[in-house]
Amino acid sequence: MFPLGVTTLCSTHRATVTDNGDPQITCPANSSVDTDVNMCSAVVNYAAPIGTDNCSGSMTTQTTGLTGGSMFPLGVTTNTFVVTDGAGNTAQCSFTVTVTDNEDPMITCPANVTVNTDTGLCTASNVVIGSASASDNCNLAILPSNNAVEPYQRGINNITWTADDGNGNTSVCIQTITVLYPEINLTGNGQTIGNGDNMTSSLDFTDFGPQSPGSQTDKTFGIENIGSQTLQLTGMPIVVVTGDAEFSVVTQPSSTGITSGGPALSFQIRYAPVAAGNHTALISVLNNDCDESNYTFTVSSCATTVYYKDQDGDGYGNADSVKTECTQPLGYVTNNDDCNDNSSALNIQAVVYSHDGVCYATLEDALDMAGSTAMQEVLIHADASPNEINIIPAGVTVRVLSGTWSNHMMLKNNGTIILENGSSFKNVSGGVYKGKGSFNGNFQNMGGVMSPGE
Ligand SMILES: [Ca+2]
Ligand SMILES: [Ca+2]
Ligand SMILES: [Ca+2]
Ligand SMILES: [Ca+2]
Repeated sequence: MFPLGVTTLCSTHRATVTDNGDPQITCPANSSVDTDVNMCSAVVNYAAPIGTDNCSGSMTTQTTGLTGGSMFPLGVTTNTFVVTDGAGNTAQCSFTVTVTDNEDPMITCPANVTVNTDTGLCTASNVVIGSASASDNCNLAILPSNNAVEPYQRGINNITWTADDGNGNTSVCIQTITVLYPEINLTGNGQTIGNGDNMTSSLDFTDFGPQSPGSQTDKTFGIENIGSQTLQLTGMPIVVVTGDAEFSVVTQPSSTGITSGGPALSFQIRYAPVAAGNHTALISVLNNDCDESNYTFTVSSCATTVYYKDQDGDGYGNADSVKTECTQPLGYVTNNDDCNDNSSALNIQAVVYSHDGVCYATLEDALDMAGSTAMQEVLIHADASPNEINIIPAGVTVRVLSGTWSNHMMLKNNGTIILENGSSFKNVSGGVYKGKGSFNGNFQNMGGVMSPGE
């Protein structure tokens, strides 16, 4: 629709002058859109530009691109419009429609795979993992890639599959490769004993503790499978003990295998020392755990010795003060031959007088002790010449075991003197034995030699 006035003016001029006025045309702005869902193109609407001119009769045509409402392909489409007026003058404009693929591809991973470790190895190789499938709105031949690296380690390995549509859009999925494996674990007293453990401890039963020779102790150990595949115990026999013969296997495991999650097996080790000393042995369990195929640990113990206190340091021990230990304690000896541990001058090698197992330096001391209770005996072991006045209380017997007992005199003797065979009794004052001198007690000569004195 052209205004009536303008048309009239242009018509008048046309009759007289050349129309040198170019027509005018203005295009829409460039535009960008995403592809339509599931499509590699987009329907784009725009209002087609219409040229104008000072004279009527101009025509506008599109010379490149697609019309508004068309399906625009991926990429840039340039749309050009040209207006031509009645005098053949032209003007043109262009704008672009850019269609971009922002739609991610679809990807589906292959099924997860479970395999065993390769024989003799802790890994798995040559695993068939399959292929991921993918689709895309633009890239129909899309081929997913993966980051798989062989060999696969024990446990769960993740493989990332990636689909790239070539337009900057990617999708990923994860496939797992599970490598099954047996995992041996040995226990004592509920504690794990590490493979190769040589630090023995009573806490995990590897230290059996001090035992007296002739006794025996059994300890129970466990075999666990904390892996995902059957643990096979391959030794013949299953548990082997090497080292000191004081250790032995009492009970072998009841089975040669443990399934994954299956109950633990047990075995028993015995310590039976014959003689005192320290003892160790190595426990060994062969199995199919790839990195612990010979699981070992050390056991130890000691057989004790009885030690006696040597208070006076004469090398002879006190029978009444005892320690039973594996190593000799300071101040203790292995004999109990000290008849008096308060005097280094008195011991079994140098005893003259004794009473009740304790020896004394003088007969008076021995008599004092014996006289404290009734019917006690003082022993005279070897040559004794006390050269003193001895008083034997009533109820006390002096028994001369060996050697010669010389006495000057005995006053108020009320006890008994027994002269054993092999001993001799010499009274330097003469005639003191029964019925003579001042000795009023019993006198029994069991075969000794009596001499009346000098
Ligand atoms: Ca895409
Ligand atoms: Ca292992
Ligand atoms: Ca001593
Ligand atoms: Ca002593």
